[in-house]
Amino acid sequence: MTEQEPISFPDGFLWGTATASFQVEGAAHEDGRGQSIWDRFCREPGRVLHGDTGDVACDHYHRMEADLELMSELGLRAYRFSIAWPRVLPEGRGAVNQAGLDFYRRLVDGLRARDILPVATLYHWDLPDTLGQAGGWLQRDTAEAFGDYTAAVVEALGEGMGMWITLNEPWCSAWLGYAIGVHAPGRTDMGEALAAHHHLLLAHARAVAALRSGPGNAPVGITLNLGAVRAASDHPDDLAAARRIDGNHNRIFLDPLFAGHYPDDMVEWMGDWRPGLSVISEGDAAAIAAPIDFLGVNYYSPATVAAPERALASAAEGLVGLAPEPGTFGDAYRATMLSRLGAPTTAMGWEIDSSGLQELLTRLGAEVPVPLYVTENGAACEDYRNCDGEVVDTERIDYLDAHLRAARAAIDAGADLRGYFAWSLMDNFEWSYGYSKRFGLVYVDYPTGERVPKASARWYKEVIGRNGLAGRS
Ligand code: IFM
Repeated sequence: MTEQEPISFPDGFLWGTATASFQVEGAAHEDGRGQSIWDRFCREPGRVLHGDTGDVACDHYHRMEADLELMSELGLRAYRFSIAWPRVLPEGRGAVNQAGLDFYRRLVDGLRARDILPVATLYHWDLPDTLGQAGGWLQRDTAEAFGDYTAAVVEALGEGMGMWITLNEPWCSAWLGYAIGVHAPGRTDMGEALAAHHHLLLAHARAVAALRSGPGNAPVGITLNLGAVRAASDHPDDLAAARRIDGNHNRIFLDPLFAGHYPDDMVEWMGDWRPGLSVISEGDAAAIAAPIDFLGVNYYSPATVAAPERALASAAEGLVGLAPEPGTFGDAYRATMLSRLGAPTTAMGWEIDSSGLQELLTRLGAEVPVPLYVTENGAACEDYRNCDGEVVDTERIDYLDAHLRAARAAIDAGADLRGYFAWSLMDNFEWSYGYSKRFGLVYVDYPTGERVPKASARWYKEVIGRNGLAGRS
């Protein structure tokens, strides 16, 4: 490894970790919580590895006080969590479940008491199943219901909230959920994905309006999993394929949120995927473009893209990928995702390349008119407890160190980056991978629920303490 200089971050840089309700809370059937689309999805054969569910997860619902103590011991300055819509409104709309709101009130107060900024995401994929059964994000009404849910939440939690995030990674809700089918509700229809996409942005708009008129004055933003999208070569077909994936991952969000319209080339490309575009109504564009205060960015790995017919040619450059199956997302976009042969990867198989984060943040710094936060970044590793009971996750420390250096480089290049949240505070339910992937700074022993801070947790505490990174050799 080459010598790395110590670096520091701007004063007031916000250091946190993130989790999400379905991934950590458990208590799926307690205190009036309703069923979510993920509870249903987990029970469909073959959807989630080993048939794992969120019933118990990390049991955070019952262990919240101890988890707050853990956060305090780690020196966190902020904690990003999500609110489970079905815990607040078990049927998605109508009667509020006070016990659900009380849980989050205790969480917010517990964070404040420890001087940790509460950062709440209103939707991290656990849609109430009643709404899912009525058509989920294919229905405009779901966006309206999200506005009402947000109004109930801000009324109860607005005082004391540090930051609001409307949606987490709506790309996953729309495209993994409705086009690729690996997330709930498991649909595979491009037109549906497009309709879901628009309704999610509309839901964001309704939530922004509700948050602006509720109590408290916490900044309001949205979190997107934007891509550092690279063409496999300078060949015009590869460049065009990369441009389409950039359109689907990035511009299809950034343009409506910050410029008030969908990108023209995407509208043309997606034109056949009915009923997708027909769900847009007058007034939607202006509502979606209502000003927000910050943009949350989740980054894990870059994407290298070739035109399908050029995938073989890319192999000569050490890039490999399979031409997409007819009828799939890649086929619809005429794009093949490539992996670099021999490149280091995380336990998810995702290529490790911190330069993608630098590239993405630098681009956003130039294109987006609001401050940025990295609201998720981290690595799944093959963690295990050694004979001393410790978890020495050097690979995760290397990953985080490299990505923080990339973030600092983006700041130097002009990006207004205000904070960083490591994913995740603790190991948790990794969606269709169940409990097989560990992203936490804290190890969770699932049979007992015991929390064991990993070496990376101690390392992160030092990073926070010095507001920067030590030199490395
Ligand atoms: O665990 C997920 C999280 O819920 C959303 N962003 C990506 C993480 C890792 O896959």
